[in-house]
Amino acid sequence: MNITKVLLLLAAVSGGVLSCKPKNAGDASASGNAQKAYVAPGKYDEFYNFVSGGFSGQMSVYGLPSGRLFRVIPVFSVDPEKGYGYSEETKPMLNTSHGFVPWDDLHHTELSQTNGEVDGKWVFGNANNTPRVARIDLKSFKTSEIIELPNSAGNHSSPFITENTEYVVAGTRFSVPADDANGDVPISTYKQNFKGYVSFISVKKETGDMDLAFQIELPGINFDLSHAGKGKSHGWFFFSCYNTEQANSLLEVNASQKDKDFIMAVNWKKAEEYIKAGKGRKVKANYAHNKYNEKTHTATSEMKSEVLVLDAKSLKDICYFIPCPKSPHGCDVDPTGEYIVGSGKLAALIPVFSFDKIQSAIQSKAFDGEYDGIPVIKYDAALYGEVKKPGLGPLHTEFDGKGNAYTTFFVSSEVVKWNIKDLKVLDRAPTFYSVGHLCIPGGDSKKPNAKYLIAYNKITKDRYIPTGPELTQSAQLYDISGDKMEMILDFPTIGEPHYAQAVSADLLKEKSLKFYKIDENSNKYVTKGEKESKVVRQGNEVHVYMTSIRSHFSPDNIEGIKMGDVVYFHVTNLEQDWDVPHGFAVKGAVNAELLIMPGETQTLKWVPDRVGIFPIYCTDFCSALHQEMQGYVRVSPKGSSVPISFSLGKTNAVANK
Ligand code: K7E
Ligand code: CUA
Repeated sequence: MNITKVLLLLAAVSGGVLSCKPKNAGDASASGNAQKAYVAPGKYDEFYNFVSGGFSGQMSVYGLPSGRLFRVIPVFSVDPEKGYGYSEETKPMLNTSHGFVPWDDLHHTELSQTNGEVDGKWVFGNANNTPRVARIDLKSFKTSEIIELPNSAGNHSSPFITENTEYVVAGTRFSVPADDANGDVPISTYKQNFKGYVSFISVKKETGDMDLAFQIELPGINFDLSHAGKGKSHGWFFFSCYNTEQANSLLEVNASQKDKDFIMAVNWKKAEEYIKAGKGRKVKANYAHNKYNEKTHTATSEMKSEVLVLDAKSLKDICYFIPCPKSPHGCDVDPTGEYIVGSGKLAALIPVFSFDKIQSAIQSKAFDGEYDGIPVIKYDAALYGEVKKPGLGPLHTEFDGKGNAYTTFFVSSEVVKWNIKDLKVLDRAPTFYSVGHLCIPGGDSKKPNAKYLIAYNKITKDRYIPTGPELTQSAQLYDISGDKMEMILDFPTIGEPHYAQAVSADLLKEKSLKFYKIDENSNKYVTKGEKESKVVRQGNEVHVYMTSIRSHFSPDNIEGIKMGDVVYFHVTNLEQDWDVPHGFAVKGAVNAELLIMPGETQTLKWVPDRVGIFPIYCTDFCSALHQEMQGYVRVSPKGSSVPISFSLGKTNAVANK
């Protein structure tokens, strides 16, 4: 061994000891890479990450790169922690044509955009089970609006938006008979009676108010995912479709018969023209439209009864099918708007379609006939090219804005980076395990901010300490600033993380609301000062106009409530300072707590079930004397003569002096 070799060997050994460089990706996060995800105490994260909560029905907010969980925003499921869906003010948010629905399954999050860039105003989420779309305000981080979708079931290809948030688009995953048709038909008549609908929800520029602008009626197949065109393809929307076999049973076999299903291209500008020209058919349909008012701190639910429907079969130039291999799932459009990526769940290649070629194919009628009245563009006429042997089971693709695409592979558990122009694979990184969606901040917009990539995994197996039969779902963070992806962090998520989006913290953090102005509080039951607090009997209803401020409720002693009464505690938090919520709970209430933000009024309904004394208390640690923030309510028998009385500060000890 010559001296050079010895020196090299020594260098390698000592280098190994000193830097503890890992040999494989599995150990990567234990190395110096962890430093990249480390956000020191007191320091802020660079990005907000809005992650779908899957079957929890909620949306969670994480910081990146730390992976710290900041907040779970209740959207489609009740949340006892925040009183969402339990307070009288928030119950209408969960109203539907089926009545109050306490749960849903939220799959996709989509941030609003202006000119194809994330603008930080709102984030949308979809309810998959009882079809709805929600809009969350990014000042208050509260759900502001929920609109139900008629003629739909399994609202999965949703809520994807156009580049100026003109529309939020939602396609039905399960085709069903139309709401105004007789639905009492044999399931075996799927082909005749079941229809697919895609919905276009308009969004008002300033307020964000949503409205169901129109729906397009389509053949009864499954619409899985979608993305809007952008730039040159602005005005178009793309949906992946499966079950073009129109099977109604054992879909795992029967909907995998055909070699190719479709990507559907929708010319929504054309559809708008038809709507303006009065080509829409008014169809009877019941659906709820719920809004939360920030001044009254109260949600209202309105039932709508009609929707405008365009028929894609008779209006030949709004929808086109493009063959796409093997039951496509993800349908993603690159930042230029030219390339549309279809990901066949069972495919071993990724087809990339060209918007220009699709346009020429439509011009020259390069069709392969029709599918149920919709023109089918020839595969080769729309295809830009195929990524060969990228991995197994491609699902979703995001972009870095530098000409690269990143696709997740469920079966082969990896993220694969490839070049959009030459379709060559550039890098691959393992995920642990079975990755579904992925997210690059701005990764579906015109301007990705490609520093990080987050993979959202379905299964974690051996990544975390065990927690009984179910293990946490998880996310994995990769640094993608270099040529090679480097995994730098694992972090657990709530529910099943499907899609997620991220936005630069700078865009949101200064706008974040600190408290509600008490002067602007126009809740019907607001109490603007302690002096106005009172208890009012109206028949068997008792309304308690209560205030909370550090560290007492007013009133805190209430008597004269009787069995058979229905009690409403309208609690106004008088604080005018950041981060001073008060909680409110009463023993035995078959309800949750209230968590009342500064300046807000929230109402808890309570029907006493027995005679006695019932403590009330503040549930959120608010001051050194938080533990003293308590009181009593006396419940007397029905027919008792105890009059309504209430007080604050009249204690036994004081009275005895
Ligand atoms: Cu999880 Cu978007 Cu519902 Cu794919 S979907 S993984
Ligand atoms: Cu108020 Cu604790």
